[in-house]
Amino acid sequence: MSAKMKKEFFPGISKIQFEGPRSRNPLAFKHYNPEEVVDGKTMRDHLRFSVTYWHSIRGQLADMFGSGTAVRPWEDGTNSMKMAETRVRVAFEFIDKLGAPFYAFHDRDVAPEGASLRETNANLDRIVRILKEEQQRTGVRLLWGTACLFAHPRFVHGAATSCNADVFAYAAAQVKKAIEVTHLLGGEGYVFWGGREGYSTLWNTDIKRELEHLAKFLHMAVAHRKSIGFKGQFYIEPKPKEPTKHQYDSDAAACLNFLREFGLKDHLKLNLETNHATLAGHTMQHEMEVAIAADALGSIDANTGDLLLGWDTDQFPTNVYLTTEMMLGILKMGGFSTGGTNFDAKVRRESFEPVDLFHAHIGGMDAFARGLKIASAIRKDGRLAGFVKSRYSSWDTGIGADIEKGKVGFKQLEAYMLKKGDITPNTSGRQEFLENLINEFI
Ligand code: XUL
Ligand code: CO
Repeated sequence: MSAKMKKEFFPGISKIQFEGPRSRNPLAFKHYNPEEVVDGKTMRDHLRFSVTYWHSIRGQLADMFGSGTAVRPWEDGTNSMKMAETRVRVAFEFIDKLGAPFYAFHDRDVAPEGASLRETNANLDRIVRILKEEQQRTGVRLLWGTACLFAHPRFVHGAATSCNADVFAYAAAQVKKAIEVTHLLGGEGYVFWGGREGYSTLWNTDIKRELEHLAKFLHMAVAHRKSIGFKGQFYIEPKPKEPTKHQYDSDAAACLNFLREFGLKDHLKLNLETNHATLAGHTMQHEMEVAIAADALGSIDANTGDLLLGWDTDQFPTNVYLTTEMMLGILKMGGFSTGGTNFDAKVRRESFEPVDLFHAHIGGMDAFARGLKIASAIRKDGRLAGFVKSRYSSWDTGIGADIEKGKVGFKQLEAYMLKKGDITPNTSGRQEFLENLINEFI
């Protein structure tokens, strides 16, 4: 089909432009200016935005109480291969018009299952060829691929942690293929989210055995990655619950402990998701700090929950405090390398028109652009970092430095304190002062 004859799926919407903060055009960026340089790097390269195929292209906006409301004029109501091919064109028109440099998908988002694994793989291969063609046409790249190991009934008891060894084998075959197609598409990473790797009741569960199986599975993935020469980064994505009542990868600390216990820490980083952090009873800032401290933060699934709803609502992030906290973390770790800001977020069931997909992503991208500019200004100002540094200054010289260097033990510390008598008074934590300081920038 020639470029002229090409069917448009989002007619009337052209490429989204940066128009600046005074613009009143809902289909323009007010803050995200891909070419603008912040701290020596363009916004595009800082933020590395990514669109998720599962929400934005496949999401039907169904919930527990009702069927999907999404109006998607190109859908024919089937999950046929023809429909899968059309959806690739839809996806790339959308991503290209939005101007996001990346996308992410699960194997089953892009191509339907066939009657056997062989047929399913053939379906995937056919669609991957079209994905590649569209990547080349638009310049959009794959941030990461993954396998859907949770939707089909065969994964009812989990995948790598299933009680049925055949399910483990099926999942291994599926992940092998998913890593291979990710490699073929030049993916910068591959994500393991433990879809149903957890339990609903401990009365039927052998945690020790299941965790060992999960570790074995990941070691097999690492070996396969090496054998095919895939250089992309592997990530594990923490989430505490949903769909199971306890997911093994419950939060950043639990994931890090698991990776260390089973010798996987060098092979996987964390892909942190905001709504998963809050489901775990943490802030995203907490999860990021834990991961950064362990040199294990890789990528971000950008979304937000709703404090009044207790589940994984996967809303688009628009809160500038949140994006500022997140960008402070990203700048502190020196920026993304293979990772990015992946909108694992869906429009509300009530926002069912195609244009809502644009509003949602534009809002998220603008919120992160503001977060980036504010975080950069806070760092340039230096007062926040200066405060934290001076708060720990007793560790820079004298007894503090001796402790950090391992020069002293309990005996020397007792002698030191007996001589000194008591401690010099502690200084204030200045929480309110610091909260006010942050507000100077927002
Ligand atoms: C589920 C979730 C997944 C992963 C990819 O809550 O976040 O979409 O990001 O499997
Ligand atoms: Co996610």
